[in-house]
Amino acid sequence: MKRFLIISNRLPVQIAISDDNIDVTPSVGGLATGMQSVSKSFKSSWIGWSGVEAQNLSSEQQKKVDNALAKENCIDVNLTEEEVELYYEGFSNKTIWPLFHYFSQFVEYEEDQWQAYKAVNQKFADVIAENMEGVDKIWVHDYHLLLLPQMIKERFPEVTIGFFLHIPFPSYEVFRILPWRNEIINGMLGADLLGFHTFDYERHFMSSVRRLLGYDIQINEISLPRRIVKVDNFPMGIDYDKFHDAAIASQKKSVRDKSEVRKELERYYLLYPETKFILSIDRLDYSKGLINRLEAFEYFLQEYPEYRDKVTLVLLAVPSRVGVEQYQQMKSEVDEIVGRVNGKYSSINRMPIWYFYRSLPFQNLVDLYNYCEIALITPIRDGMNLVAKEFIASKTDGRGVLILSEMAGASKEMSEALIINPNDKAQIAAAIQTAIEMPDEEQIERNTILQKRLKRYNVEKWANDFLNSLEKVKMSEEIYLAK
Ligand code: GDG
Repeated sequence: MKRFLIISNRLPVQIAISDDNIDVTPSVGGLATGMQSVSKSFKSSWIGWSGVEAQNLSSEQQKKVDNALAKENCIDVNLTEEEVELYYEGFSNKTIWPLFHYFSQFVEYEEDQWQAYKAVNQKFADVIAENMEGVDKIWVHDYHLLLLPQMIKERFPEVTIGFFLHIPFPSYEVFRILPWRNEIINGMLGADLLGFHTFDYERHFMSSVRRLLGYDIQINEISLPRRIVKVDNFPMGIDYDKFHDAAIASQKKSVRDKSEVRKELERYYLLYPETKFILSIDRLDYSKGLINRLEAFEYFLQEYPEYRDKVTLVLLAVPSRVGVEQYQQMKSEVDEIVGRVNGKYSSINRMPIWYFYRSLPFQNLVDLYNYCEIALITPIRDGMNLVAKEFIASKTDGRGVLILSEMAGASKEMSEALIINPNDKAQIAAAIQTAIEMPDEEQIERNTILQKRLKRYNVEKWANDFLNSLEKVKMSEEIYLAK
């Protein structure tokens, strides 16, 4: 059987190191789940960074990490502290991330970060080269590795390369700002198949290729001088059954086995049965629109006073990229607004916002999705947004209302949600009122359609669709070369 390589910045495992023990556990993220189904039909290995900086390990420990990773079919790309700072926190998260999410005011243009980005992409290419025996296909993921497809293609022209971008691809007028735009786009064009979440991202990419490099573009195809690159959209799905089944199982649990979150929500609901819980979950990231969401909620409390005692916003902000300045600043801003709103609208017994700055175990997350009546998801820009899909999948009686930003890729597939513009406070406030007042039958009607779609287009189908297209590209390439 031919081998298949999956490449991403981080490996799909968690590593815990104590004095002489190394514990490696598989992580439960969407990508890892999607790939599990793929690895049934291919012999695959995953190459990426373990999350542990190389110089923090003794050679003995490094060996143990590598052995433990090997058991999970994972191969570590050792990164130093400096590389993490310049390539990961630097170019990936201070240049590409803000630019591709249209936050051009945050973009840094630092030559040393660019050089580190190139060097780390090269490092990935070197580790891939050491592990190429029997490999005929490679799937590279995301914005940390935009140069990698070309680096692999130059060394292994016969190998078929797929690339999937998990974040938006911006319009040409934004992308052109980047001094290294041609290198980036040439890097991506090393792939034989390029995948995006939506048709718009695909279209933006094609337009940048045409304007910057002048290549001939047809629908879904770019003609390079010696080969053809296919481009398509593959909206990423979730592991629907995992969320839905966990939500059903949770409802059947005895009081003793219930999660803390569920016990707390139920206790509160007994005291205040009229309460509607509005859920907000994301990494604390400026692209996710937490500030405008909080301001819209504040506006709602101010303009719709009759609901003040009836709503509670459950705000789960997961710490993210804490080493990057904008993220620290944003944390202070969120703290301040939460303090202001709670200071103004709390009573002795009630607080309008429950604020958690941490991540929660899976079961608590599912219980939040299942229990809260409304989800308020208002990113300024978001490649897809899986939280929106997980919320709907976790609804067991069909009730629940999703308020979703039109700037999230997910909005393209979830038009039954209440779609809002994240910059329009009045519209968001009106949507909150509509959600609170929406009759059960209407909620069930909308969610039945959404659930059917999410169950069908799950993460397994996403991964298989991409790989089937990659297989087709491989076959057409062989025909093209044989001519
Ligand atoms: C990028 C793109 C695109 C969140 N809090 C907890 C927790 N989560 C899990 C959710 C969800 C995932 O994290 C977040 O996924 P998103 O899609 O919402 O956002 P990003 O992390 O920004 O992901 C995005 C995605 O890639 C896939 O292509 O959709 O647009 O930005 O799965 O469940 N999980 C647990 N505890 C938490 O507290 N266990």
